[in-house]
Amino acid sequence: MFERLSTAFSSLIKRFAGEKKLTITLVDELLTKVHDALIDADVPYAVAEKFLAELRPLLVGKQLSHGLKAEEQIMKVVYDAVVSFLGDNTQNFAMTTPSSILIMGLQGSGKTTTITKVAHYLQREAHKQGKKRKILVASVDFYRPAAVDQLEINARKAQIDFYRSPEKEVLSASRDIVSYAHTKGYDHLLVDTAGRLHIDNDMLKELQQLKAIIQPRYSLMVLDSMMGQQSLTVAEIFHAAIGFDAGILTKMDSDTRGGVAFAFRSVVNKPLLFIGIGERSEDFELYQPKRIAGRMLNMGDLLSLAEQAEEKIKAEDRKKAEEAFTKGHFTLDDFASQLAMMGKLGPLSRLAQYMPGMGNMQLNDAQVRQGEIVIKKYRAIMNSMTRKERLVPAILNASRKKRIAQGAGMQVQDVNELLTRFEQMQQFVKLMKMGGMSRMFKN
Ligand SMILES: Nc1nc2c(ncn2[C@@H]2O[C@H](COP(=O)(O)OP(=O)(O)O)[C@@H](O)[C@H]2O)c(=O)[nH]1
Ligand SMILES: [Mg+2]
Repeated sequence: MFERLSTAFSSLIKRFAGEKKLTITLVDELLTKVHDALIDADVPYAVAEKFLAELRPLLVGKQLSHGLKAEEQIMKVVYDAVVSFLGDNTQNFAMTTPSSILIMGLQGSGKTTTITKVAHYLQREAHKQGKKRKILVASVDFYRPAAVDQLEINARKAQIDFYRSPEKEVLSASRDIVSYAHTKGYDHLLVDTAGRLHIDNDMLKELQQLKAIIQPRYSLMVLDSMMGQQSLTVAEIFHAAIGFDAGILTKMDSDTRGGVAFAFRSVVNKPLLFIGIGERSEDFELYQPKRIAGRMLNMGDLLSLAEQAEEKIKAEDRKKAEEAFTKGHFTLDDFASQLAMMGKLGPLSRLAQYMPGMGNMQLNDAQVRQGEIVIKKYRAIMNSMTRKERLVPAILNASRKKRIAQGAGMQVQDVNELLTRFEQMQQFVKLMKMGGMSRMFKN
């Protein structure tokens, strides 16, 4: 998702390993590299400059403490700066009821797909709170043949109510849709609109009229992340002409640059609310600055993993993992249960992007198979260790390692590889702890 940025950050941070003090020269070098990484990720020049102006004073004169690695401490400063730059997403998008939601954007940006995703999301959230929401989707995209049918098909698949107005003209259909939703007592009405390939005045004018009729509680702008910087300009124009409350960035699964996700807030002065990460209605998540920053900096995203895990894993398993994190004390035992969890979470290709150090990997099928073999291997090795060894792997000496390797049908180098990987994970957890991420784990 942020392959370019995370690869760049990984290598630039390594450069600072072993430094004792952040001199001006070092800070300048770091900032230049961050700048290059941002530009390469398609972040507009002015936005990159603005970020550096915020980052610089946080680094200059920063005391590096002895206990922790220099590069980890620097990474933490950059991480905090990115989170603050992306903006705190605490704005209230709880989607009060009843409310209408207007979806706008250019043709092909993903509006119709996104509507069902939002509806699905609202339904799931309500369900989690033990509530039932009546949600209706409708379309006034009468320009493209089959555009309305497309919404109907998507909605049916996701078991969301769909309404087709008998009216054939956009504004009268809008009035009809609003009155239908009102009469039937829907909690949310989501309205799909037409886009054009390029912005034109007719489209903007029609949207203004539509907005006046629908009086949406929330207007959401859908942007295709693959369009890069250009989509920021599109958002600015829509915002000036129509106004919206938040953005949704689609096709993040195919975008390796991530510049729009980084720059949106700064350019448009509105938050991003969701990101689309695939074509199915589940391929959708809240845009959370902390997670996004974690992915950009290749710190992995155990949090996203945690959220997915929540739906699939028994409460006790979760509690154990949570404790390991809050303790900031992560043992091979925890690692073993985490790998076991991964087994329950689905294919590795999906998980890889959430794992520390793996975020910047594009896995092909062969690599996924390879990865799954590695996980099996690690689990076999851990199974032939004693519990004490899993808790305090430092006690493993050469002969024990040999025995363990034999017991698991592996080589000693496999055991060493596992231990290295584990150590990386442990450092990552320590870093998370520094950032108070244990708190995030719960929200
Ligand atoms: N990979 C991927 N494809 C998406 C995503 N969102 C939409 N699409 C695809 O983008 C294309 C255009 O989407 P559509 O919803 O019809 O766009 P609209 O013209 O704005 O309504 C379709 O092929 C969708 O399947 C996403 O998050 N990821
Ligand atoms: Mg459409």
